[in-house]
Amino acid sequence: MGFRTDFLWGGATAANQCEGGYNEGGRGLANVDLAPVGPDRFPVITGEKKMFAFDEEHFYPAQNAIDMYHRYKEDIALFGEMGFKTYRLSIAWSRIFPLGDETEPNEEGLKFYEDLFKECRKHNIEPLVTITHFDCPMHLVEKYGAWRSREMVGFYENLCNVIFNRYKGLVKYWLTFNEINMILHAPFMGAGLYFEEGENKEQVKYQAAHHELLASAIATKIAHEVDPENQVGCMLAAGTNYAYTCKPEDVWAARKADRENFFFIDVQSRGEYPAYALKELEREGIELPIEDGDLDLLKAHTVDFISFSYYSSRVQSTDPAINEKTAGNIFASVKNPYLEASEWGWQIDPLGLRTTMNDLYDRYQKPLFIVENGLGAVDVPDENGQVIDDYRIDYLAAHIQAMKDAVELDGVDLLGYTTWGCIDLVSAGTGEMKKRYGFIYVDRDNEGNGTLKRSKKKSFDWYKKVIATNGEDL
Ligand code: P53
Repeated sequence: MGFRTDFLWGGATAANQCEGGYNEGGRGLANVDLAPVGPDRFPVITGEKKMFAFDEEHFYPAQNAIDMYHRYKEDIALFGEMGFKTYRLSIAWSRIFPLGDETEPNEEGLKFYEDLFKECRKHNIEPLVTITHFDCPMHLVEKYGAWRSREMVGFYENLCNVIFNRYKGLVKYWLTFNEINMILHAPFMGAGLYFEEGENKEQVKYQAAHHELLASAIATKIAHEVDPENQVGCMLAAGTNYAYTCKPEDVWAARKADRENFFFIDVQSRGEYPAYALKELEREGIELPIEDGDLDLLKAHTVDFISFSYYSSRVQSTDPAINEKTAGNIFASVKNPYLEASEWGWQIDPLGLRTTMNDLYDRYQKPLFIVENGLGAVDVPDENGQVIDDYRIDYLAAHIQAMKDAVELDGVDLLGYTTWGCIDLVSAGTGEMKKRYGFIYVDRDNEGNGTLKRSKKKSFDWYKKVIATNGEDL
């Protein structure tokens, strides 16, 4: 009973939110570098406001982030001390191909990740690598319009060829696109998309989606060819939608909202565009730019496992009077009156994780991997300089219990669990440092002040114990 004996406990980060060193080692500029902290962030990440160069008025937190580019040895040692079996990180595309359309990769960038993976192995940590976590070289955005263009598939294929060959034997677990459904919600951050006046945004998004789905299938093909040991996963921003009432229209609205997300995974896992989506796109006048051979590739190269992030469930209502929304503006949803929320308005629902796991396992019947979950909170060090984050421990313990129920009581096959932001890092949604998720505190504030010193929070020893007991002692 309980979790598998080889259960992959660990934590997760993304390059642009922790590395910094944005102009070092030959790295090129990426879309995610240009998302400032403050009120302009939302229009920038949604593609409504063009930000193609740094300006004086804004602060760009990704430029230096928590400086993991220079401090990864210290950080990985701390992960090792907690007993991590895996560490999920992402590769910054523009370190490997600074412009994105070169034929030869940048050796300095390749070497950086090679050293980092070796450092993980030294601590018996299995790297879990997201190939793209919201990043896209700016040159590809400016020259090709990023994922709206079919040429992106070839550039991504080059990237995959290079990294799969170079890191063969060092990395076995790969995720093709972080939260692939983010194309729909934050298109500039998710896929480098911005919009021209008057253009049909939905057309651009689904066109980009087809290109990413195709690129994901090709990546899966190459990964398996290069090394049959490779395991490739898709990655969904998950969270089941509840109907606000049992009114059939509300139930239908919740079903539709779930399908908007399942759409991507249906293709990546089952290898086919689902009927409901084809009909809906046809009604909306949206054309998928499918070329000869595309559908065969999608069908032949489906993923090995389903990974997802889970922070909260969501609620749908068709009643205009039920209009109180949760604060999270990227995935705004009707407020659930039965749930508490984080300081950022993200509602807390551990049972929703069990429900989400069951929904995904019933639908795809492939192993699951929870690659993000956690509580973003304001942490204040006490008089001894330590953060006593019992609220985070409570959140994580309740979610781990729910996932244990899904495994023990429902029979879900779960490969592992990596908490989001295992070390404090820059928030994707807000650009703040103040929204912290880590077991490790980093001394840095929203304006970029601080020593960057790392220190253990109370949750550090708690998670160490959870891992040591394979989730028995929460
Ligand atoms: P932050 C919104 C809703 C669900 C997941 O988010 C999201 C977002 C983006 O805000 O993104 C994932 O930092 C993402 C991470 C991100 C994390 O959730 O806004 O994969 O990059 O940091 C948490 O609190």
